[in-house]
Amino acid sequence: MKIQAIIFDVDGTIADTEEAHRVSFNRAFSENNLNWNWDVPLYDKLLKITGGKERIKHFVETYLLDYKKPDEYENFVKNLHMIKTTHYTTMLKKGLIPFRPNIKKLIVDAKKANIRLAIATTTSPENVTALMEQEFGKDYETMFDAIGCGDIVSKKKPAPDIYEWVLNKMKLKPDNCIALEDSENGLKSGLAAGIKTFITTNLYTQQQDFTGAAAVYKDLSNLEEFYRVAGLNIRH
Ligand code: XBP
Ligand code: MG
Repeated sequence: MKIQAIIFDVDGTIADTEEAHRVSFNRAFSENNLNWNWDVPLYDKLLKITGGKERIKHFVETYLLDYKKPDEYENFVKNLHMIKTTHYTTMLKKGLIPFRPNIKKLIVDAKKANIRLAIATTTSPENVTALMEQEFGKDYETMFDAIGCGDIVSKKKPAPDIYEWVLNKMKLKPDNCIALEDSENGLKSGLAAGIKTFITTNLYTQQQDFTGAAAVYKDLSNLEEFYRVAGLNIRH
């Protein structure tokens, strides 16, 4: 089946962002006089929950059993997450988080080969904009036929909803697309939507279970190999 579109996950796939997310969460906590500190081993566990707001709630409900939730708990979490997002987008706008190897080349070359592009991510829309504008400028959205992110679907990865939203927006069948992901949650989401899913791992995800992936790479340094395995007709 001819591949008509590539659907990109964001965090961990387009760029290695999770350490910046982790630091941003911790800055938001300390700014709100919360003595919460997500170190790397704890964040590795918390990453099993996708979505920053959902992750904060999971942390409170799993690790802070005697914590007295403030009134308006939902608003408290939303506000905390908004502060975290401001810290994160500030880091992105300083150009502190580069794209992973060959991701920009893949996007540009696929576009030139008339392959349609989309984004399917759990992260917040502000984060997508701040990251993509770094590499493609203010008009980056024109390169993507669909940008599925954040709360646009209620059920986040590993549920298939965000990929189904993108397929629906692009009016494409799963067989005509491939997905590029970094995590077990992302893989499960893509597979559940019926999409052939490729993995590039990172420090947070390299030990995860990628059963069902079309291929697992450390990164896309060997773009020619990826094009061959993925059946992408792109001149290298
Ligand atoms: C990764 C996530 C996100 C980020 C944090 O998204 O699960 O929650 O960790 O971003 P993906 P937010 O791999 O699907 O791009 O705090 O904005 O959720
Ligand atoms: Mg990811």
